[in-house]
Amino acid sequence: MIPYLQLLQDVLDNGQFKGDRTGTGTYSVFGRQVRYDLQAGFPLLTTKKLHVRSILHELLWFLSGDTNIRYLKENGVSIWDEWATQEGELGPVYGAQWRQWKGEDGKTYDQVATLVEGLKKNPSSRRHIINGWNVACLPDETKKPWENAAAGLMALPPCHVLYQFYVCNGKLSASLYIRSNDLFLGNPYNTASLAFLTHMLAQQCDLEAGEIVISIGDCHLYANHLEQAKLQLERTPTALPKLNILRKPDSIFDYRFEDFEVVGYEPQGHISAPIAI
Ligand code: UFP
Repeated sequence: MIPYLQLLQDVLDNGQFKGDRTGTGTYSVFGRQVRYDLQAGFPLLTTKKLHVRSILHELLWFLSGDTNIRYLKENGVSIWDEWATQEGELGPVYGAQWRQWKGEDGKTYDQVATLVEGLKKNPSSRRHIINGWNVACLPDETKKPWENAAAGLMALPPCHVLYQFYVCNGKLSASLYIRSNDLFLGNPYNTASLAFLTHMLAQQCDLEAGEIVISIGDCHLYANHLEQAKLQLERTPTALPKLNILRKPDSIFDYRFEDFEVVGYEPQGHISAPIAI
């Protein structure tokens, strides 16, 4: 069984019922890890259709440092709509922390630029990190996401919190810590996004893509996703697609949507599930 389906089965077998912020209720286990070898294919879920366009546009949006949903909306991506202010602001979410982490000294830190420089100049380093968990910008838990955004705080604290990269034998691997993961809707997205990012970084650094490793804190299925999860498990995975990047942009910040071609993605049908807000 592929790692994702194993996780689903694990949570169905071992998940404990747990109330949650959204009032939906979840079945949850704590502390799990899955890994995918990017040489074996691009890890898009084949047992249901994923909206690859949204995943890629969101990643390009993170990398641009943008935290307003305008770019996403212009490209037909609605995944952040629920959380934004009327002006489309989300406060200092991922893009802001990745590209403009504000230090106490007023200086801003571009973690992505530093990462690429580090991977090129000092590949063996054990310090190739991007961290989204900026304590000073976390939301006030008593307020709504858009109220926090309007007050200059994050609309949502990061779920995919900590990225670490690793170079060995000419390959770039990535490890991601996700503190809270909606297994049915979030996890397949997060896996694909990490795979895209790893391929892009590998290309920039003249490395092959290695493995991605995902460690999950609160690993849950929402109580209203159980039937959908069981339906997933009845389906048999098919061959993984392949990712082609059609040119080598000058930097990690110069990728465009049109640069990516996913070949051979032939998933089974979409399975709809309500998102917990
Ligand atoms: N979630 C993910 N992956 C993401 C993301 C959100 O699984 O990339 F942004 C899910 C996890 C959880 C909810 O179900 O969204 C966030 O809620 P909380 O902040 O209470 O953990």
